[in-house]
Amino acid sequence: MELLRETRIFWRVNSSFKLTADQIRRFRDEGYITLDRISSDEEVARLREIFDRLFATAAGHDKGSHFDLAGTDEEGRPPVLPQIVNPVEFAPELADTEFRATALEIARQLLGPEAEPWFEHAILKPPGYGAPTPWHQDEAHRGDPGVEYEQLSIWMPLQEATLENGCMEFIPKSHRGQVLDHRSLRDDRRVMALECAGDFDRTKSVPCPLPPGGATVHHWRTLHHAGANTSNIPRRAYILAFRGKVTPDPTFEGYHWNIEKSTAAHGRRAAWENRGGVAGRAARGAKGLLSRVRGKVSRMLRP
Ligand SMILES: O=C(O)CCC(=O)C(=O)O
Repeated sequence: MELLRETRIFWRVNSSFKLTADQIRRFRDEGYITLDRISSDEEVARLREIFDRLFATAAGHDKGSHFDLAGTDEEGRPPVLPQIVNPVEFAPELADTEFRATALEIARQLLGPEAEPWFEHAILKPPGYGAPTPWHQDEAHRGDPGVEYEQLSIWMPLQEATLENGCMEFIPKSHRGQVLDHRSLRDDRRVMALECAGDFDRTKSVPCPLPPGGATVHHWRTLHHAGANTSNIPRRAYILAFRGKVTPDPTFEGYHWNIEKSTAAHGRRAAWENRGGVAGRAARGAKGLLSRVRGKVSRMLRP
């Protein structure tokens, strides 16, 4: 077990999992690969139950972690593409899974030994009306100027993923080009999702249907999307994102399409961080410091 800084949770690493040389080459050449299995049927069934509970209770809504990726996310309107960022914060039982342990090993084999968990998300496409995820490159979402790194995502469906319910689709080799122009979906800065506004050949799209517990692994520059859910079952996906070695890059100043955004979830997050005013912020600061000191001491005392 390793305590990983970004998520502050213990991660097991499944170091016996080995990608084949062909899988590694295809990831580098094509920008994505598919895996038939990364988690057991039992684990997938357990994750499905946890996801259904988290989405039914809109876990993380007040903190701005639960929002509508493809809509304006106004109160009282059912989201068309609900997403929860870092669901493990709201369901600690997500911390110890085969999926997580194997995903970290895959990230290290593809990004190098410095690869670390960066964030994770849960996406639900409700049956019958779950919205399409627009064409985009994940790298266009980054909001951390001054540094350079590579990122990949490991996307696991918790039921079969098909063309009918919105499996992932990729443009092979698109990770070898630049980050194309993006804008907020429908050019509405209240919407969290980005859509690619640059030119690319959509006819090259390769759909990747998967069994439950399979996975796609994609580079953050690979163009991808997922269609609407026109089936009568929910389409749930659990996504773990990892980043490789971070180096300074003073030339990267951020993307204007992110700086211009003004979503309801950003507002909820700001209110959450400010809850209780000055006294609330000071109390949370002190609590955070205490828990970091406690963590350090318990690690020092561990045999
Ligand atoms: O699950 C989806 O619909 C899209 C996921 C996605 O875009 C991603 O994981 O980068």
